Amino acid sequence: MTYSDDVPGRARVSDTADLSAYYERLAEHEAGALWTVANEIEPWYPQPKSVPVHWSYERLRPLVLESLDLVKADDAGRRVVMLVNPGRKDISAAVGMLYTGLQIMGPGESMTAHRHQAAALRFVVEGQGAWTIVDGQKLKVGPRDFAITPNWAWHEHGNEGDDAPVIWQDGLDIPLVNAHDAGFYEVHPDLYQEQGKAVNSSLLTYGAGELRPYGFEDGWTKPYSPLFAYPWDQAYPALLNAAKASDGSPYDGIILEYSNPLTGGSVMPTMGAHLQLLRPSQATKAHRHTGSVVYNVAKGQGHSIIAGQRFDWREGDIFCVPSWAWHEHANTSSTDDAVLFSFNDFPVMRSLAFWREEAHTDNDGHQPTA
Ligand code: GTQ
Repeated sequence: MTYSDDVPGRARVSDTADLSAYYERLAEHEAGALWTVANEIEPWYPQPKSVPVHWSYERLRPLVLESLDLVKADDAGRRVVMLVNPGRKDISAAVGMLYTGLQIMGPGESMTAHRHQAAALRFVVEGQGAWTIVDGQKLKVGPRDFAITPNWAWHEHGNEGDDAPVIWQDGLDIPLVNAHDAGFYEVHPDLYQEQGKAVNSSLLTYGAGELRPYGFEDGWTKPYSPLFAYPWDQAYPALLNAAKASDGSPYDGIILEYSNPLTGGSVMPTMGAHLQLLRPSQATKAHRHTGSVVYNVAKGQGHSIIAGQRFDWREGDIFCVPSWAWHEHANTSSTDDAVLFSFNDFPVMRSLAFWREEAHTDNDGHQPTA
């Protein structure tokens, strides 16, 4: 398939002095001629402004630690170093309509409660003692645990460890919310929430997979998962078990979705999350799809080829795949598995009927690299 715009059905009007004058007169009336922008606003296929980016944890970590002394938690609201796509600085996005950042909390520190239209998720990178109170429910989270803060839920965080900071990765749909002019924000009237429930109560109630509450905890009608935390101690063994029984996906290896236990669907309506295992020396085949993905290397080392460009990664690194970019992953260790955490906007793509997916068929399923 070639994509020439010099064909019937595409806009191909040449500029003339008369037309330029006409465009100026239209502009005076807050109007314009579609054919001057038609090919740009209706591309043949997605043209993301976001580019593939790799953020090295080793290089970012000292800068994140530096912020502890530079700003007080109370003044910053949240002390976060955000990761910004060079093509999306205008909207503070990491990729597509997704925001991400590394949040740091010193020992004994806590942040005040607030809520916002944007939904949030956390993946803990390092440090013991992190907690978050979501809708009155205190969740304790450790390294590689995943937790959600659904939209408009009150939340506040802290670190009750006494010697080391906690660093976790935040993922939010802030750019998506703003693209729809739907942002709201509220500071909690008391600054702190009452903890009405047992610590980790959603995990205690909904954390046993297919075993669900029967005749109590009824009537969960919210559009997000009633389970707010997904510990690594359950997720990683689940990956290892699946690897004993299945070859997994040719594009992603053994990949599991963190899901809403009541529906089997994504954890929240705007963002989904996965955990995937690449066996020693495994190299996946390339595919592409609509929707953007932010990865965090939970374990191991390897590389990904994204839009023909190779990015080497290791534990703690973050990288992104823009919509419709070819991508494939490889574990470069011949002895240890590699595990990638990721979050995405697939629920948006699917609910709006934007989802498309394609396998790379040439070159034995792999991209040519430069
Ligand atoms: O924890 O609520 O990294 O509102 C950016 C915006 C975290 C949060 C961020 C937020 C939050």
